[in-house]
Amino acid sequence: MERTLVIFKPDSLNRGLVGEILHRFERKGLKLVGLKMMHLNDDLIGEHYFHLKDKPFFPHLKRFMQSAPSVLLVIEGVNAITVVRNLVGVTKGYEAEAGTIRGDYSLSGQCNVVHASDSQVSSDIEIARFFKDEELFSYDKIDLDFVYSVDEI
Ligand code: IDP
Ligand code: MG
Repeated sequence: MERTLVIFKPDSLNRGLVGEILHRFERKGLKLVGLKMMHLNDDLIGEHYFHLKDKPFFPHLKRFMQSAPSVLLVIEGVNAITVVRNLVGVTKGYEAEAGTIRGDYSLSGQCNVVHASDSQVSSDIEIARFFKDEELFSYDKIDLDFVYSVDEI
């Protein structure tokens, strides 16, 4: 099983999309193992978007990400990192395929509703960045035998 970090960005909260998007992850069969609300501070934004710090749009991105709280989730499943990235769609909402979260709910290259970890290395770092061990939950989800075949888990 893999774990991946998802952030519902401030546009999700302002547009009242949190429940609807969370529903998509749940309906897929993915397991929720962490969930909380946070206002991201300068340090967290600086770390999380370090790869973009020299981009001209970085100040706008930072202002956007601090314009309201975010909702943070850790989601678990077989191949969860790839599965969640595929559900989310490509970065820019105006390019994302219909049927993906960004394709269905975003028109923007910046306000693109959700973040999802892009690899095993980044999911490990990102989960540790935002969640303490005691904020993550291990439990038996009762639909497991119907979400996966026996040889998949
Ligand atoms: P990702 O979120 O699909 O992994 P990244 O390239 O890691 O894409 O960029 C992180 C976030 O930075 C994007 O989700 C988006 O909010 C913002 N961003 C990326 N490229 C642009 C841009 O060209 N203009 C404005 N914001 C951008
Ligand atoms: Mg990224």
